[in-house]
Amino acid sequence: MRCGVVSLVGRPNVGKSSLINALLKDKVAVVSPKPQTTRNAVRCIYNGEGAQIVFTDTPGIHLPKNKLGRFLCDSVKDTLDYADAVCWLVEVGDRKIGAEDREVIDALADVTCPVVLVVNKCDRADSRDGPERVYGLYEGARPFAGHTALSAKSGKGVAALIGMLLPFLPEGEPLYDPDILMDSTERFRAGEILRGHVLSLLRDEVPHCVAVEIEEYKSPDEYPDRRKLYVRASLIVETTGQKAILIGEGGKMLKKIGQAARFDLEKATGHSAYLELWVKVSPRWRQSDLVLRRLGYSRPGSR
Ligand SMILES: Nc1nc2c(ncn2[C@@H]2O[C@H](COP(=O)(O)OP(=O)(O)OP(=O)(O)O)[C@@H](O)[C@H]2O)c(=O)[nH]1
Ligand SMILES: [Mg+2]
Repeated sequence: MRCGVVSLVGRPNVGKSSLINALLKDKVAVVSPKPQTTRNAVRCIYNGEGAQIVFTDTPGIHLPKNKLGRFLCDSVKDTLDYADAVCWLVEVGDRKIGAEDREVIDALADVTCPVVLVVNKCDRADSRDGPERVYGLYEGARPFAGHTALSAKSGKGVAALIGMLLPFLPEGEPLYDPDILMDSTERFRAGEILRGHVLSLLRDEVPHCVAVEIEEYKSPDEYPDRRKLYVRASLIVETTGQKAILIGEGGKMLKKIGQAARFDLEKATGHSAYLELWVKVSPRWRQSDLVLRRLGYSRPGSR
């Protein structure tokens, strides 16, 4: 049995979370066309013939503009200490190494485990000239233990990535029970379901200014006297203008988010759910150590 931990890293939007979903053949990670969709490093577990690979989905490495962004980038670096191998994801259409890619190169500078270059989005029209050019581009910047091309969207090449990673993993016992898909709590997943709908329903800068705080989570699994799952959540924004957008005309937007999230919560937990949703303003929360810590955007041991 080969078992180990593989970190998926790269700039925002290259398809790290999409690849996680393709590897696990399940929609476990939030995906969106907006950069900085993923906000926490989450371990997602692939079980295959003679292998268990713990893939860590990570936030996109970028040039941070606030303390939240700093946390996102630092949390990627934390995952590298525990990785047996790293996949650096890039896109088949890449024509130059940008500032964010250079941040990735810096983050990987001290990594001693094998790093594999993964060229994603090979289903796209701009992939006609093939991944060879992209291999050349990035291999000029740092050494890799191997390279491969795939499409997280179509699934083509995803199985080959597994085969490529196996020799890098130690022999040993699985780290997780084979029934477990994600190393996260139901409470965290409920927050991610909500954030996913905020991302898909709101435009421009607004989704970046929203945090979800699950204030109460009571499941019939834990409280057998309850017939319904009860979730009380707050959507935290920075300004009253954003609050108005989130609530929408006559409360329409908030209702839409709530209905969509409740549907997904019920599907995910198997319980009918009661979701109480509030919108709160916390000015400049993305710059506040105190609020970031409360929302789970702080590294263990940090003040
Ligand atoms: N055409 C195509 N689009 C893809 C593919 N993989 C991901 N995408 C799209 O790329 C966008 C970003 O995907 P994500 O999986 O959220 O990217 P990410 O790297 O996790 O982004 P962050 O969490 O922001 O760092 C979404 O619109 C996806 O649908 C692919 O293989 N082909
Ligand atoms: Mg992501």
